[in-house]
Amino acid sequence: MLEARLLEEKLAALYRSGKIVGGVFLGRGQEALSVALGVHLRRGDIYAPLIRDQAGRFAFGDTILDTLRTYLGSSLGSMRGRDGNIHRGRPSEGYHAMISHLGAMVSTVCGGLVAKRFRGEKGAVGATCIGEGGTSTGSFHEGMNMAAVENLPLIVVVANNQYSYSTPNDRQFACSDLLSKATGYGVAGHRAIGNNLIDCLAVIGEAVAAARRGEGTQLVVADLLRLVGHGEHDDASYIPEAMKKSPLGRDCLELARQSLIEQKWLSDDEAGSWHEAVEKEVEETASKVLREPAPDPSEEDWNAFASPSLGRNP
Ligand SMILES: Cc1ncc(C[n+]2csc(CCOP(=O)(O)OP(=O)(O)O)c2C)c(N)n1
Repeated sequence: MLEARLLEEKLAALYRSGKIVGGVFLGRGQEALSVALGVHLRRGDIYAPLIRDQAGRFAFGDTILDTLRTYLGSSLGSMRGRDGNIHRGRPSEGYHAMISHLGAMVSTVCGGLVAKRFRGEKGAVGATCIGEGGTSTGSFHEGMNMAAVENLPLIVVVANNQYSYSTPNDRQFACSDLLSKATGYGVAGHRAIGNNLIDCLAVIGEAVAAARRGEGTQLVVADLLRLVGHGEHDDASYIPEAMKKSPLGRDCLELARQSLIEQKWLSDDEAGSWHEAVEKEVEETASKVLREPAPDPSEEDWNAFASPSLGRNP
């Protein structure tokens, strides 16, 4: 969570200084929910993160170095400088590159899980995340329905951050509770407190375990608030102050730090040294990556799934 928070603060600064081309979309306030999914996945599983899932990406094995290389367009990154920000992944390791079209990744994870079933691979699960706005799309519906009918071990985590860009929930869906969608699809439903790390770990842990036990598709809904705009170009002025000050608006990173200290699992000094160490790593890595070469279009023969010139699958 701390790595995601501090790296994203650096990305925002690089964006404002014109060093990052394209958009920057941050997960501030959603790190607890995101990381709770990432840590419960293991090698052989499929993970398809979305724009606010930097914390989950780190938990699944992504690195500060590769993230910065992608954002800064370095030819040494896993996307070789061909993508501007979040569409990075390593398909051969079950880490799907993000698709922007909301809901589309539910089906790509279903496809990966069906492929595993055909190959006789057992015990793996697939997981993806989506915002509450994304649950209104046709792709989400098709993917969820297919997962339910096929009884696939899929976990879909819905981060209900109350706004889809600037559209509030009452203009987004008419059901009183998003969790009722689980009943509609015939899948198991779980509710997590989105800014409470301990609760997210317990609820998502149970959802992942149920999918692994063969109990089919699991839908997790978590209420929270994003503590930034939709992207760095948006000031989130449409979110009412009262909502920002409500329990929904409490910062999950600060809450997690407080509860670790209360439990005596962490001291103030240790928390401070973690912060310093991550900040140093982010700064040093950014300085290094800023000096790395951009891709040369006349030299490259790269494609998304195989790279003969590198002799490896990115
Ligand atoms: C099918 C589709 N429609 C529209 C968009 C443009 N778009 C990108 S993010 C976004 C808002 C998403 O809101 P939500 O799903 O609630 O997630 P959040 O940004 O709040 O995390 C929209 C409309 C898109 N990417 N895909």
